[in-house]
Amino acid sequence: DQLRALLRQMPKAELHIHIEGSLEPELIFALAARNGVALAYASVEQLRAAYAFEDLQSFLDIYYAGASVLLKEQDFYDMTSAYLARAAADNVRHAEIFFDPQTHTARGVPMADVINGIHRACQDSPVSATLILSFLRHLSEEDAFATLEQALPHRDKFIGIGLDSSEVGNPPEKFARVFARCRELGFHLVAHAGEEGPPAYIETALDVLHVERIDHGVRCLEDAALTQRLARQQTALTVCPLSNTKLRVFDTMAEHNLLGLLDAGLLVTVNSDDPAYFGGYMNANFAAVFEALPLGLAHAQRLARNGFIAAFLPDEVKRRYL
Ligand code: ES4
Ligand code: ZN
Repeated sequence: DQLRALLRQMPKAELHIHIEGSLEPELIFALAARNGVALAYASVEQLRAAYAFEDLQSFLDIYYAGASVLLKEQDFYDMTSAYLARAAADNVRHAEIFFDPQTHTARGVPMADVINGIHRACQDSPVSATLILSFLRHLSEEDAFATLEQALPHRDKFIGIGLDSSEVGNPPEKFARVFARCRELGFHLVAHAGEEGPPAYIETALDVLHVERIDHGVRCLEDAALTQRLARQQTALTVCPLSNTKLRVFDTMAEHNLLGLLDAGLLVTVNSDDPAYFGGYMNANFAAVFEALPLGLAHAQRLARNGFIAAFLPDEVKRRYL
């Protein structure tokens, strides 16, 4: 119908996408063959059948295994090109893309190959695309510092710093010093918080790390004072509806709190997170949430507009979309 057509056709900004989470099973198998990497699954179908997750950790185990086929600069280029082509088909005009260098440097892949491959694909795409280097929070702050050091020769190729991986037990304050350094260096700062972790992690992401956006953040509604603060400050939440249902943050899309977040006056955006694992790219996320919740045309326009408001883009560029 008309609303579904609008959802597809609206120009969108995607602010929460892990590039390693865009690796489709077909590309995992092609890269495994190209690089001589052995996989624990015999076929694309068997791998896809393993995508039944119970929580964040059960997903992350498979996500890191999938990323093990990425060895050469061209592999990172091909993965990123495939994502950007898919994003363009969903009318994504701007993407801010997370990458997890520690996943690759730990296997001996040079930092230069990771960053140059992803960055070159961004430059070759008609979609505006910028990069956010994300630290793995299950590793130490010392490891994050070493990663930052390795990445700094490439500082012109990424605009921000993020924090992802296993949330519970790895609070934002674990990374206070490395985020302080990144702030001095002038990077934009974001962190995953309040996905599986408690609202207190959203608070320390803001107060200790000084992040500008919260990735996920859906558990903020458990704390009324925090919700009011996020609304007053208009701190963006990069919400990922299909991710939240696949990882059982909400059991069904009808139980998702996206409308509650909007009604609380929050700057909510819709994003795909790990589209190859969670069942869809941007338009699939919009379609799923509009299917399950009583949302209309005004909500659609507000969500799309919020993506550009929350983007790390110059005001004169944003203005074209607002
Ligand atoms: C992630 Cl959904 C999610 N949460 C935390 N870390 C991640 N890395 C990739 N996807
Ligand atoms: Zn994420």
